[in-house]
Amino acid sequence: MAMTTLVTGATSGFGAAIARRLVGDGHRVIAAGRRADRLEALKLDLGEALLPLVLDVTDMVALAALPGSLPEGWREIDVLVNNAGLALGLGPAQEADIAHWDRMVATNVTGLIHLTRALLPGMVERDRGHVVNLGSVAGTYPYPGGHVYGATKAFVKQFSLNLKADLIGTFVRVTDVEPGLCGGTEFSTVRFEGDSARAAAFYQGTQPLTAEDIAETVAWVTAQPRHVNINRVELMPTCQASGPPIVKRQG
Ligand code: NDP
Ligand code: 8X3
Repeated sequence: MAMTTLVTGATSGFGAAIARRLVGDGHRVIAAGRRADRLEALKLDLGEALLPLVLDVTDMVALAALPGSLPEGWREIDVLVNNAGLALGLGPAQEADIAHWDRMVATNVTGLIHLTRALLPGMVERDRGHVVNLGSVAGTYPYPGGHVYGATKAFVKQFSLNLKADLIGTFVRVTDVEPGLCGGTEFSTVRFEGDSARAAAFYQGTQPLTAEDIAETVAWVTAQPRHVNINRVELMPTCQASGPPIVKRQG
């Protein structure tokens, strides 16, 4: 059955790949992000099945008003993909820019919960819906410099599991998709504030996941029959693993 999906952060990386994949699979997509030109380019490529929506997920007023402000015929959202998010910095916590921490929390946590809260009542009323959140392996395995970014993704994981508990008895599903190292997106360029050489070096000698791998995962979890809820999907490239706890020895 064709679904209407709202994908945040559709101007780049995972979000754009998810929009392309779902439209390719015969669904309709509301593609949201701040960069209008990118959304218009996506619309040119994908046609009438795509509705561009300029949206900043840190704008709480816009999020609360969203369901009623969508054009007629686009208001019944079956799937919300909370993908917009970012990491800023990779230095030690004691040297981090507090403004970076605030922005990660505002985008990855506050924006995500406000948009979810705005769309959930409609899903519950229709007894049909799916919230797919973009978590990260960083929400499970700590790494140096991951501090607030990892903590926001741990929040996303637990929020997803708790939402599922509240939605029991409905056919509204919740999934947390938790990727590891993924290349070919703007994630590291944003993290290193436009330093594309440093961003490229981060992936050197690896074969990371791609945005299409994540789109494939989202397509799979949302295509399950309605009695199947995929709670969490953790995926890493073959070249990545989680390590033992760090021990600093003297001498
Ligand atoms: P990109 O930087 O390529 O894409 C991030 C998207 O988020 C952009 O489309 C950007 O759009 C959007 N965005 C950022 N801030 C806002 C905002 N305030 N309002 C609306 N949209 C916003 O990164 P990825 O595609 O790699 O990452 C997507 C998600 O996946 C993120 O949540 C990230 O944490 C997570 N993730 C990424 C991994 C990776 O290694 N790449 C691994 C695991 C998880 P615009 O600037 O136009 O608003
Ligand atoms: C991003 C994954 O490992 O680059 O969420 O922090 S990692």
